[in-house]
Amino acid sequence: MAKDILNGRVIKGVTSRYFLDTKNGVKVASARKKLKIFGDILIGDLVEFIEERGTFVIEKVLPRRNTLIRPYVANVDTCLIVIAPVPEPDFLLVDKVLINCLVEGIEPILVANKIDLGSLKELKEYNGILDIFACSATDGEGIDALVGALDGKTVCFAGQSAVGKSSIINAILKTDRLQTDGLTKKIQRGKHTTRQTELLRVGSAYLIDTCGFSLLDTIDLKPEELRLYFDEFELLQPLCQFKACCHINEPNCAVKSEIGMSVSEGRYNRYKTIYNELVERKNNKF
Ligand SMILES: Nc1nc2c(ncn2[C@@H]2O[C@H](COP(=O)(O)OP(=O)(O)OP(=O)(O)O)[C@@H](O)[C@H]2O)c(=O)[nH]1
Ligand SMILES: [Mg+2]
Ligand SMILES: [Zn+2]
Repeated sequence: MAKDILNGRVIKGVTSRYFLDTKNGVKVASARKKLKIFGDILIGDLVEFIEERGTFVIEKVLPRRNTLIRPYVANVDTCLIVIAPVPEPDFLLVDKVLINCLVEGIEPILVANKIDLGSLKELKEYNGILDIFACSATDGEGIDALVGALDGKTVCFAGQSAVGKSSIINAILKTDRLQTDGLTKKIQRGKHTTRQTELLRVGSAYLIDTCGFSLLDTIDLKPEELRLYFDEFELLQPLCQFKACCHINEPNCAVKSEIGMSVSEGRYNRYKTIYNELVERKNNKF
């Protein structure tokens, strides 16, 4: 008799046991040997599994919508890019993560945490470019509004160590389940407290904590493709003298003439930095 095919989502892996979220609660399963050989079950995967002699066995991984590396997770809808007044934000990394989200078809959201400690003037550079939420994980301000934007989504958190990613998740889950830690006193940098990857269910959303900013920080684009991922350039592009203007050294560039107006200087400078990095990488390939 054919066995019933059951459906689940991999929320955690411990050695060769996978924790599956299913409509009947969390089940622990192993995987068919052929799946293990390729090591190809990722946190976030949607899988089919069966019950066999009282144990659960994953039979098949369903096609992935996308795959992130560092941490390795599949089927992510939204990425929260978290910044805070301390540690001092690195907006070049923010922009790199934002570009990669757009490349991967992941919705980016900028979250300014620790608003109890002050505000960030650079936030206005991102008005109209992506959704922005301000919150404080310690006093709970802005957390409900953020939760409202995450309904039904699989959400990963990116951001420098110690910006408060785990703290925000704890505030959302109303627990202190995830370990958090302060800045090392001397150097105002985080300590990379979070290390394990796990999907945490809250209502109809799944949250994925990550460690640091390693997620999505290298860009794999041709230099001339980069401009497509700076939304504020889009309307100006047809006004540049050259149709294929990359807004670097070309004459009569509408983007450059808008710097300080609809194009922020910070964003433009970071565009140039990333553009030059991509040119350098391309040259090194040959
Ligand atoms: N004042 C203030 N402190 C906060 C806030 N959110 C987090 N913190 C503190 O910031 C420190 C770092 O928080 P974590 O949540 O561990 O930061 P993280 O981003 O998860 O760091 P990693 O796991 O290392 O990547 C902790 O001491 C928190 O208590 C906030 O909204 N306001
Ligand atoms: Mg953490
Ligand atoms: Zn131009």
